[in-house]
Amino acid sequence: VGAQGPAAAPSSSDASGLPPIPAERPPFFLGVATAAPQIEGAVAEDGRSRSIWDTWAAAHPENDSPNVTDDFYHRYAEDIRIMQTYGIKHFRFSVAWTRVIPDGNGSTNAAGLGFYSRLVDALLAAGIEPVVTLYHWDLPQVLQDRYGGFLNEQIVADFTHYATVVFEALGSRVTYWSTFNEPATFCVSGYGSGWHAPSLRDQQGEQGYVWECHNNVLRAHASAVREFRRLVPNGKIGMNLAVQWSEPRSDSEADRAAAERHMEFELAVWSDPVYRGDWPASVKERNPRGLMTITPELAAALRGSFDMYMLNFYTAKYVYYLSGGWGMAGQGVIDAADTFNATNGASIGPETASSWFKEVPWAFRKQLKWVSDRYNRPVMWVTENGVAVPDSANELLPGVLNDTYRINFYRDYMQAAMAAISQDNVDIQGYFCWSLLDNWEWTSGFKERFGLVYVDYANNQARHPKQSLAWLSRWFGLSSGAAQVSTQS
Ligand code: PSG
Repeated sequence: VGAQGPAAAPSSSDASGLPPIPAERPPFFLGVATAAPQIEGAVAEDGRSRSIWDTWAAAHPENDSPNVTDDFYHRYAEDIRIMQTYGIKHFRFSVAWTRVIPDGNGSTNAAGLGFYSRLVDALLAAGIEPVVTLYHWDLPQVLQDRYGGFLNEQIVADFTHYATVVFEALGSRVTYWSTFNEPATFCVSGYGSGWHAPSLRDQQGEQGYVWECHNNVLRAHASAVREFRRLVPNGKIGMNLAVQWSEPRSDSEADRAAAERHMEFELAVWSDPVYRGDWPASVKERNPRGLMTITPELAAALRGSFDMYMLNFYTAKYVYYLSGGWGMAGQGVIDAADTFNATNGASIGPETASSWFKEVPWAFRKQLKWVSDRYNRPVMWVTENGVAVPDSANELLPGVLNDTYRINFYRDYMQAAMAAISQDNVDIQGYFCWSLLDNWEWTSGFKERFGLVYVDYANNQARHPKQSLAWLSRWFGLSSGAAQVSTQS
């Protein structure tokens, strides 16, 4: 096999000296997640066009480059062998629009589409269920240049066309799909704070960029799902939504209400339109620009467009009442603010390699219950959860492979999810580790390693499975998966 590594071969015993496994087997299936711009490389191959993140990277030469990254485009067969070796049965990846329709809305590029077709065939042959994300932030640059990308309603037709091409090509082999990964992140950071590609800024919401993006994503999702129902009648689809849990910083009524508003502005603002046909009341009251229009037609199209609630979850912050406090870039005045520190200065949780991320398994349980209660117990998938280690001198091979901290992280977060199921009546059926491989972590380059497999960028992208992969292998495929996934014969 291609896997070399910390020697701890998958085993059901604890002879390896790994931390003890939870007594109970998780009642959900466990898989791994990735995204095209973070792992594929091969950015100029087989007719692929430039994405807005290629442009971002070219403008930030001090950041690492996504041009090669894990070279998954050429090495997917090796990575599938690693997954097979460790018993992984569910693989979430994204399709790059730039490969499939390089001109954004023109004709299909058979070579680019062919890559995903071969990948799906290889996964199925290895007994691995593919889970496809259509859009993980890599907009064709040409669409940003032509009409402003997600700021223009033309994106609805163009995304629908792109989605239709992929549904037609892969729909007979792929059952599980999502339209957009974390639209809050790309709308707010891409078109509000300017921190992410395409680096447009509208910090105070004067242009209404964040809301235009938001509206267009919801419309594009609804439109694509309409085609999906026709083309993949037995498929399941949703949208990956990310949130940080908002913990009230005090018991005061003002802080508790502020925390609830924060959750509504970050998360319910995406899923209330789907499950309730309208924006959260707090959002309607506090958005000053009158951009919030959900027509009856859109509400009807959104209804039933999530077959499962797909949540990406990592962290939490304290939220408190602050008169005049703003929501995330351009969202409007929500009279709330957030912080990692309690009033006595204590951090909300232990540090990780990511400045935005403290470890908070207790918050994961609360978040799962919050979603389940608000939407009347939908089927839920945790489509991302994981943690990064700093890439400092003492984290080089082989020490970094003994990632006990990551094992403990997954043990605690998985147990929190299991408590949500057994004690809070939450219906979690799937759970994906972010990520299979160390990868290009956007504005952090290769400095934050989220992988279960170490990638040695200085040595030809050699793969080295970490101990966390061996530890988790007890759960891949073993879990008593409540969701019965289909397999292609
Ligand atoms: C998700 C959640 C937060 C920040 C960033 C992300 N948060 O709670 O503050 S991005 C998300 C993304 C994937 C990243 C991964 C780790 O979908 O591409 O690599 O999480 O940052």
